[in-house]
Amino acid sequence: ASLPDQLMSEVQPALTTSGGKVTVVGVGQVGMACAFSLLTQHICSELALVDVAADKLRGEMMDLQHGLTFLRNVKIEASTDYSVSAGSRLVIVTAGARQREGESRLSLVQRNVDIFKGIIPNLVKHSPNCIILVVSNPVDIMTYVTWRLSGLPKCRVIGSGTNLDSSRFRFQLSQKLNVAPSSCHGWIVGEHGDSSVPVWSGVNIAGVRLRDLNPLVGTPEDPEKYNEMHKEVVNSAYEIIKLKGYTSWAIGLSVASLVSSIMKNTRSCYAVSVSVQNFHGIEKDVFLSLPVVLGENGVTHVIKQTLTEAEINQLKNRHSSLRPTRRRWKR
Ligand code: 6V0
Repeated sequence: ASLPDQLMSEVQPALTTSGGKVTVVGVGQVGMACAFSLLTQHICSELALVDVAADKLRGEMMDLQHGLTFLRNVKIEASTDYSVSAGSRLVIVTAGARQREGESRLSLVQRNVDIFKGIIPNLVKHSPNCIILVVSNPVDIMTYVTWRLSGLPKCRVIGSGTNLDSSRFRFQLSQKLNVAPSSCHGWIVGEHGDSSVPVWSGVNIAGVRLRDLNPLVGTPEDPEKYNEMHKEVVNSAYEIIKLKGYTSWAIGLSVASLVSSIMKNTRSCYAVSVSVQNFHGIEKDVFLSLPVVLGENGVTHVIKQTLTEAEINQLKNRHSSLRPTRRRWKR
């Protein structure tokens, strides 16, 4: 008898699936930061990695597997073949080109649309009931494109959106006030990146709205210049890319928190990129970030945030470029 047979008597065969499978497409800086956050926070029970770079894929898989002794026993697989993703409850797409120093997110659109045409139909073929979480930039457009290419209902296609921008904003607030970022409540909505909209009217600590204390807070007229914080949020990705070449840890953690809400049905609220047609008077069929409730079936509710007229105008005026032409997303 083989050594395992000498060691153990089989009572029944072990199950090969667990229902907690997540696939990460793209094992670059962002994909691996997402994978690492998922593993260390025990968010998935199976993890599949997909990329076109076979050697890097295998290297990353082995490196993660060798850490499992210190985590929970997650089944980690990797392949250039999409069959490895079969049966995923959630797929995170981080594949594609990233910004070079000084380059805008929008300039990536055509390259990444072409890449997504080869990815999204394959994912849906192997996991027809999955939820897709798009991270690749420009994320709002890529989420729209993913929805079109996937044929999935809108509530199952989500972009990481301004969840990261909101976290950057809350960090800035925390530095100014010396209160933990998790206790500084502020939301950034709209487009991820250059034209995001900070909802200053709602920024609060323990329910105390900063606007009630200083009606000018967040406006250019504010003598204390709190509006500089949003500029810092917008500039921060450019600055990090200039300094270290890419951004990774914060986006990985922000994605892990979204995935956790979905996998564990925690129904937490996050600002993520969703179809916003008919919200706040937006008529176009575009994807932008608004606060939503995330559960195991994806987006269940959009929060009807109380925005000022100025904030609504910012939201409406800044999405004009966020719809790709039909030529771009057609299969
Ligand atoms: P990276 O480190 O260059 O990794 C990209 C990976 O994609 C590489 O491993 C490639 O081999 C892989 N890839 C390329 N083509 C394909 C394909 N056809 N199929 C499968 N895999 C492929 O980039 P990085 O990880 O830094 O960034 C990835 C994307 O995330 C970029 O578009 C970034 O702009 C975007 N980000 C989005 C953020 C957000 O907040 N939404 C934040 C940071 C980066």
